[in-house]
Amino acid sequence: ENTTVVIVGAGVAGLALGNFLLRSGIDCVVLERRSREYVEQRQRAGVIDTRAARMFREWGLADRILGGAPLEPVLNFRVDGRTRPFRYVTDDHGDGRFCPQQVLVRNLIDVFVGDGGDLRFGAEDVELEDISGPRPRVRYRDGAGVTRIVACDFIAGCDGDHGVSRSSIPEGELTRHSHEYGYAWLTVLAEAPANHQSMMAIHPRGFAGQFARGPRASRFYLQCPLDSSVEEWTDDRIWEETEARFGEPVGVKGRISSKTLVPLRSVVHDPMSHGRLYLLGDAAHIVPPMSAKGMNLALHDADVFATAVVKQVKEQDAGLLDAYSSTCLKHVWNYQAFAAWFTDLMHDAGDASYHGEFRRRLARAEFERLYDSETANQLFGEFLTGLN
Ligand code: RFL
Repeated sequence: ENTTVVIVGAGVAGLALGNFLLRSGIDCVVLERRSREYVEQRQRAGVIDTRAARMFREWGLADRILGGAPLEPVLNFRVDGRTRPFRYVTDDHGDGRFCPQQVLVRNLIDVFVGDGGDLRFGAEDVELEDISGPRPRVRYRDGAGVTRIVACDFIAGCDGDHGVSRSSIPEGELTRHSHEYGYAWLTVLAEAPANHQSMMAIHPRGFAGQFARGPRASRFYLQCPLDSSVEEWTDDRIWEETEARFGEPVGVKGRISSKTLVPLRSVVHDPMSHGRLYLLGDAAHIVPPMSAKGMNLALHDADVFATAVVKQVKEQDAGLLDAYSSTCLKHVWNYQAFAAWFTDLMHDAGDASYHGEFRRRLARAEFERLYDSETANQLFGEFLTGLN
């Protein structure tokens, strides 16, 4: 088999890229290890920032792809048990969306498949071959156990941090830059409607967050030590700790359907390509979830890569493809800087046990500046909307 681009992974990066290429009349095949049901149920992020929403509009896909509700330009902080709503100034005009990641993924799949896109679920044992040569190949086993080989011009590695794409690049070719924040988040999904799109507590016991996931569910986050285990977190303890940090009762303590521990870290792989393999999204970089930028960075990469491939295929101009890694990394580092700043600020301002009382007071001063300075407010807003 032959195609122009093989896309490995049907997450937000792979599916957005597939749709952009399909609309541009460029052949592609998307290979996904999991089933359609699994991918459509996977719950994660919840914010499509203004930049990402406008990007879908520019590709002519906004009407069919963007779900959810307009993002409110308000962050509801609870500081030591008191409500401190923060409204940021923005020229968003209602573009940003509060949309669960699986709703976006479902829409991306519907549109891609509906428009005749080639999306193959249950692709096992994906292997990349000859990625530095002129015509790389991707080998996999399909649902019936038959080995298939697809030859292509380019491979888009959109298979996340644990995928096969990045590990196909020879040792020593990429540099991994990383930072560990020193704590984890317990992330909990519960059948508990939220009063606000977001609520974030700064408290001496540590950070807590509640983010609406549709009208009936919320994701809760609790800062905890890295050596914490899920077993230690009984449902009762989760509610107790959440209420202590928010300083008010949780309205509905519904059924908890999942609990996971996520260590907070930042990772960047440089460069984001090797030969004819290009890395997109989590395969190339991880941001801490506090920033709500992981999905948005993945969408940015898809935008840049699709534009570059179109230029190459339609005009035989490799300029944008050659610049792919440096274009994306400039954007990635800017948002890593924001993510690190916001993550430190929110955690240092509450729990002094990690960095001490001095850092706690600095963080509180920075937090207050967001309310006192229009300039600080505006800069924060630019990052939240993805428009910096
Ligand atoms: P995805 O979405 O993980 O998709 C990768 C796809 O590749 C498939 N795959 C393979 N396919 C074939 N062969 C293989 N060998 C394969 N290995 C893997 C996988 O099954 C999957 O379908 O990566 P992508 O597209 O780069 O998108 C990145 C985003 O999903 C990620 O950055 C965000 O979910 C991060 N994130 C958040 N981002 C935000 O912008 N805002 C948030 O509020 C937010 N909350 C979160 C998050 C991530 C979380 N996790 C996963 C720890 C909350 C959580 C709990």
